This record gives sequence, C-alpha cells and structure tokens, in this order.
Amino acid sequence: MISELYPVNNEIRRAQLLDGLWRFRFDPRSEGKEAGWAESGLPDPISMPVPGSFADLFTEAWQRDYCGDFWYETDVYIQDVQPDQQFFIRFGSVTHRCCVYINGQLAGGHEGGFLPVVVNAGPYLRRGRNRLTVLANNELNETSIPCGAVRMKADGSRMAQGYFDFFNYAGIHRSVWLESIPAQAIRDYSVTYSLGDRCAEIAYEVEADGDGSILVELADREGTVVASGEGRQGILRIADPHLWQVRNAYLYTFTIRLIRSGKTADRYDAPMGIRTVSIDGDRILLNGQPVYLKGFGKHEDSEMLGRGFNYAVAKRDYECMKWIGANCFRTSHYPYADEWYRMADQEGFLIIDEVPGVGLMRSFANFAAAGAGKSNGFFGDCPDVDLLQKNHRAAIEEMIRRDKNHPSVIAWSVINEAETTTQAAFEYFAPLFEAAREMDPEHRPVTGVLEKTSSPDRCRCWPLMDFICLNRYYGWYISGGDLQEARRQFEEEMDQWAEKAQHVPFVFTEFGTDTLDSLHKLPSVMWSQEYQQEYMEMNFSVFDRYPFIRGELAWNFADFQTGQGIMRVNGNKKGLFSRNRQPKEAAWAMKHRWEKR
Ligand code: CKU
Repeated sequence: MISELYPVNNEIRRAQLLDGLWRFRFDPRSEGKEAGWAESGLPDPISMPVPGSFADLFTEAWQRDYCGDFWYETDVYIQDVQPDQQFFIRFGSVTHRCCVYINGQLAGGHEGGFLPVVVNAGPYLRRGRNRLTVLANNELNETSIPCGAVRMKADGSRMAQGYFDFFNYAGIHRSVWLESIPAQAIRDYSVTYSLGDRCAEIAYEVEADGDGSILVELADREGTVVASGEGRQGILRIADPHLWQVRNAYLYTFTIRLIRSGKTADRYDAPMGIRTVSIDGDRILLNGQPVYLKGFGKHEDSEMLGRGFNYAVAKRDYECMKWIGANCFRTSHYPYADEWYRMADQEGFLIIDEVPGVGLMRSFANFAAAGAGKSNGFFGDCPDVDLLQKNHRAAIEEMIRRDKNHPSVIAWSVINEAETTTQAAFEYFAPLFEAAREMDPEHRPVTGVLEKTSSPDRCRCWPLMDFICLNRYYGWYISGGDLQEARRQFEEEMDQWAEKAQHVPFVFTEFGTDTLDSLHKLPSVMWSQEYQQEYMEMNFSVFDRYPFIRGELAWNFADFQTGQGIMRVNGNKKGLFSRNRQPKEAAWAMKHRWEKR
C-alpha cells in the first residue's frame, strides 16, 4: 500500500532528498520508450536541476516552448536492504504526467501535474547503484486538468495552448524523496476538532497495516505531553488548549506510534493546529469568530525556476504577505508544493486550496473573454466529459488526502472560472462538490470561483457552494479607464447578488489591473501605478458597502509568466509585487487598509 504522508526522518523512518542535478533529454519524436532509454540509460543527456521547470533555463525558443515527451534520470544508491523495510520514491509533482522506471522497470506513474507521484520502489531497487528514470509529458487536452490543446506547427513541432493565463511550465517541479519505512507501517491519519468552554476535543483516526496497536500523543511547544490515547480511533481531550489562530499559529506535535510485540515498529510525528472552520449565515468563522480574508491569488512562479519550488522564494513571499497585512491566499490555479502549506501552518496563514480545474471553458483568450463576461460554452461539446470529470474528481480526492491535516487549509475550491451557466455544467459539478464534502473528514467549506459570465441571473452552480468566490475586473476588462462607470456596473451586479444570495458569504478571489512598475502618470491611465491604486480604492469602497463580502484576495500577489500574446507584456503584470518581489505603489495602500482591517 502506498504511503502518501509527507516524508519525515526519525529513528525508524528515513527520508533522503534526491534533489540536485539530474540528466535530461527532450524526446520530440517520442522514440525513447521504444528505443529502451529507461533500460539502457538516456543517450547524450544534458544536465537539469531538480526541482525546477526546464523552460527558462535555455537560450533558445524551441526549448522554452517545448511540448511533448521529455526524460529525467539520476542514480539512487541503496546501502542496505532489510527484509522488513519498504522503499518509496515520492515526487512532490511532475508536470503534467509521468511514468517512473527503476532499473528499466516501470514502477508507477501519474496523471496530473500538481500532486504527488509516489511509487513503491522496493521491488525494483537493489543494493548499490540504481537508475531512476522519469518519462514526462506536458501536452494539454480537454480531458485532463488544466484544459488546453496542442497546436502542430509547420516544422512538425508541437506548441501547448493552455486555456488559461499562466505559462505551461513543466518538469520535476518539487522535491524528490527516497523514503524507507517499515514493511508494516502507519499509512495515514486524520483529525477533526471541536471546541468547548476552555477545552478541545480532537477526534483522530489512524490507518496502519497489520494488527499492531496504535498509541498517540499530543505534545505542546515545550514538548510536554498534554494528551494521549490508544487505538486506531479515539478522542483526545485537552483543557485550556492553545488554539491555532489567524497569523498567530500555535502548533502542537501529534505523535503516532505503531506498537508490535511491545516495540515501536513505526512512528510518525506531525505538527497539529487546533482550530475549527465553519460558515454561519453570511460569515466565515475560525474558532467560532468571524474572520475577514485579506490577501491574494498567487502562482508558483519565479525567475529561472518557473514553477519549481524553492524555500527562499516561498520565505520571501510569506515575508511580503506579512508586511502587507495579508492573512490568506488561494492556491490559484492548482495545489501548491507541500512546503507552502507547512509554512502557512507555522505562519498562521489561511489557504483556499484549489484543484487545477481551470480552463473548462473554450474561448479565444479565456481570461479576457471571461473577464468581460463573454465566455463560450464547454460542457455541451467537450470531447469526453466523463473522462474529464474522472480526472477532476481524482485531483480533488488526491488534494484532500494530501492536505486534509493542515490547519491552514480552510476551504476547497473545485471550480476556477469554468462555464457554469448550463444544466450540463451543473450536472458536471454537483457530484464533484459532493465528493469534496464526503472526502474531507473535517467537512471544510467547499467553494468555487466564478468569472463574470457566471452572473447572478445566469450561474447555475453557485447554490452548490458554501461560500461564493467572485473574480471581477470592473475597471479593467469592463469599463477599463473609467472607474466611475466601472463602479456603477459593479454595484449593479452586487445589488443583484444581494437579492439572490445574501445569506451566503462572498469572497473576492480576483480583482486587479496590469501595472508596469516603471510607469507613472498623472492623471492616471490604465497600466500605470496610479491607476492600480485608484482601481483598488474603488474596489475596496464597493466591498465595504456589502456586509456579506467576507474577504478580498487581490489578483495577483506578484507579476507572473504567461504565454505570449497581444494582451501580455512578457507576462501578467497584475502583481502588487513585481516578479522579483518588490512592492508596487498600490501595495502601500493595501498595507494601510489591511493593517487596520
Ligand atoms: C486573470 C475572470 C477572469 C479570470 N482570471 C483568471 C486568471 O488566471 C487570469 O490571470 C483573470 C487575468 O489577469 O486576466
């Protein structure tokens, strides 16, 4: 049985990072499989850093824009193999799909580029040197998420065309671990919390192999054990709990032991934050108290690394978010690397965790058409809705399984700006919302993100949501340059929502303007720093008029790379920070507002 728990080291478990400089090769004619590259080794490989995207490391366009199969390879050394030991190789993600070979034998694979790939490596590994090979592919289609297409060019090469507004980065984007754990092991756990008067109950459930017994312990920050229990399920009660609060995180350590023949046969330690999340009428409650979400939609995106995870970049992002007074972000438009959530748990940030359910709408430039309320259909003529839905559901389930124990995760987002106005769309999404609700032991709110076409009179899917997320660009895609008219139209729409759904919390998950950090102009014009600030102020004053608006996540935290086109100047410039994480002028206005809110 595959274990997907985040890798840890302790006296029983070993987790070794395999990151570094791997061997790499493009395979434009998809010949490597037939030619036996996994068995004989990659011919004439070049070097490639892991983790990272390959696109921005080269100096030629064909390599940056490469679309098709590509291979990674490295050596893995095993010192010793014990009979009661299992090995896993865990990739945080490989974009968008992969097959993993060990010593030439197929050990596993994965569809979807934003969630872990875990292979049971034991049967294929031997003592000494082993060859680990990954055949990856970054093509897009309409049955996998995110959706897109592949265009054949005259020279026979392929070009990915995402139905989305971010560069189609690919590669081994996150850390790779070799894990060794006992043959009979702890596989998974989940917890739910309930709070009483100066006390908390933690209901836990542990999945483990065999018939050994389970002991659990909860230790506070000082290492003092404050509660313990026995059995695969149980309830821990603690008095005067330190709650995990927004931007004031208290983390306990939850230790699980599997006991066999009187000995600790396996052990897993994890940080635990005690908190509850709920919806009460039009309010979002954390630990029973209303919370207002302030922050951003983000991307995993930085110079050189593309979508590759890097602790220094993540650290800088958290510092910038703290500086500006944010408390929340949405993992637009895909689940991020595990480390983002672990850091959010420590920093007390709230996360709306999103599946890559993006691009489920067909139009010339989705984001622009959608921003202006002009999307085309999708579900009516999607080539294989069942397969798409199957992949979408798998991503939801994998995301919830991976992220369910993070106190930072307060909601699941299963739609991003999809077509939601037809009965077919409702039938597609209803079971996915149900799946998300069923999967999560904590029953966190389930939401989705609606673009302009999903208007109060046309959207069929908002009733599926526990709170409603809106992306609105009044003053940019709509009435750009005329903030007075933009405000009028914005309020007109919000008045309609107020009539329809004011018993539900609303969160703005996108609003913003492309802004060049080099451009100043008085009076303001679109693209100038002054305009971004005036636009933000107009949006804020509209938000403040409607009490059911419970959060504002601006688009975007930082400028980010997109495909090329007449709408993008080397990327999307809606960041409040530049791509190298320096504040634009409007960031100061946000800081001023958010520090007081
Ligand atoms: C953003 C309705 C607008 C959708 N939104 C999606 C996001 O991915 C884009 O980057 C629009 C934009 O800046 O156009």
